[in-house]
Amino acid sequence: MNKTSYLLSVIVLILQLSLFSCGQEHGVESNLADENLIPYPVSLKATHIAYDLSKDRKIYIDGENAELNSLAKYLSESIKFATGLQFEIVNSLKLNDNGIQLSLVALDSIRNKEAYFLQIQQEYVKLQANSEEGIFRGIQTLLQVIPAASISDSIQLNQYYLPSGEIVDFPRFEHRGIMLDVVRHFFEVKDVKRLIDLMSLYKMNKLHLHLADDQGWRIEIKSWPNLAIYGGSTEVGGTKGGFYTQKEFKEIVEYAVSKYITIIPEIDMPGHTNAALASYAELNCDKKARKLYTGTKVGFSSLCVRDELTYTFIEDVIRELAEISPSKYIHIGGDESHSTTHKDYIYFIDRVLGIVEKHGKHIIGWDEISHAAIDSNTVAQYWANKKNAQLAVKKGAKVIFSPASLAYLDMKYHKNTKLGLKWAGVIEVDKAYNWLPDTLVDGILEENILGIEAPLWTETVENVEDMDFMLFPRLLGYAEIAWSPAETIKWNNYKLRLAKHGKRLDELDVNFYKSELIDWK
Ligand code: TNX
Repeated sequence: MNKTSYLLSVIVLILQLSLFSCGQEHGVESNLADENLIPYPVSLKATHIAYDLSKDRKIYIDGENAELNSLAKYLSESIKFATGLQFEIVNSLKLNDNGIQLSLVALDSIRNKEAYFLQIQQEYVKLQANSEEGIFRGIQTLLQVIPAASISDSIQLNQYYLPSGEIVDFPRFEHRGIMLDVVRHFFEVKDVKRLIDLMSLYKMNKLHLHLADDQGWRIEIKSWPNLAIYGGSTEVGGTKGGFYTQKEFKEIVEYAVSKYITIIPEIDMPGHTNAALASYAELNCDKKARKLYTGTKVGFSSLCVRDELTYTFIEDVIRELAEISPSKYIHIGGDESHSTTHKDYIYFIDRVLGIVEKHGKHIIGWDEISHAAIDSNTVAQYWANKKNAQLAVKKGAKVIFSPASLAYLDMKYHKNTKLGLKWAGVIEVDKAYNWLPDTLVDGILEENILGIEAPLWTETVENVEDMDFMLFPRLLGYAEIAWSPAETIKWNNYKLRLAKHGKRLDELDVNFYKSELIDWK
């Protein structure tokens, strides 16, 4: 062998060796366990050989199923946004197909309707679930596994390796929510839809809309038109308010349904009702209309509890709301009724409870409602008073955890945060994350808890940038506590995963708070 051919064969050998170690045929090393999933799944097993997303570019669904088909479309659009890769949807699935496969199967060991099983192999990606909802939750996991650096129009790599392995996953709590106060400052339909999109990326499934308060009435009620037209005309600070027509509200509801999120409407009463009392003189005990209110005080207004007209009014409102709202629950507020006597308060809540039940819905109310005749159909939202929450549980009700000192998205991150309030303390990103609802109140155990909800009150939140800033990144933490097993809630691990989501939030144009506790990547 002469010198040149020796050199050539060495080069060929080196080439072969390098192909062997990282070529397509033998796979690219990867570790699913290194991914930065939020919320972290119930179980994850890495198998170390990556799937090349750019290889097949097909999404297979198991037969003709319109809902599965729109999920496949949603997945292909999301992949396109993240990578630029165009995927074809195929409405049949055969044994030897590769690509990404979505199918409904009975996951024998997991009965939960949101459960999913995700298998990423060198040859294919299989996502299986008991229901379409489970497929949607699983898609969110899959999307987080696509290299985050690529979620950009500007970076167009040709290959996207997804780390391989198996994930079995289902939520710890059924209710994983955000509340948005659209009263103190009004938010347009498109802003609410954007919030729905963002929440859904982190597997949240309930959006509670606070639709009526002292400063505004934000939903059209056809039998009492002045509520929205006059009562909705202003907001905090005296700027122009707004309201959703019933058509717009339905549009929000339907949009939310497409992202497997339920809209829970709230009409706060008997307090927090100045906007209604300003719109109709006859709702006041003295029959004199109140002035529109654009300040931020609470506790000064009350419906006229012993007047029958009040219940005609409530019946009309609940009937119209129930008709446009598929949610099992209507939230009736019931908080801070400082201008209603205790006796009147109980009388009032009991009557409203009956009205809501008559229209086929159950009530959710802030924790004060536990003093009324509530039962196991009722849900109490714990925000301030542990005793109220315990009383609700004694009566068989379930509890949603929104403790103000841990879960209020309108609390400042630290004392110098420009936006927000601090009556319940400041809530840095670690404090927002580091708690478990079932260890907070004596006697309230996992089985008494429907879930977690983080409310964004908007006295100081005027626009979408403000909203983003208060919501993110805390929302990710609430999503994880609500979804992931208690054992995985560990700040030291979470903060590393959160760091990698900064890039993703940037790509989504989310104006998030860049906490110094996080080493943002
Ligand atoms: C208390 S939480 C309220 C709201 C305020 C909020 C401000 C609750 C049930 N009532 O009316 O907007 O504090 O943080």
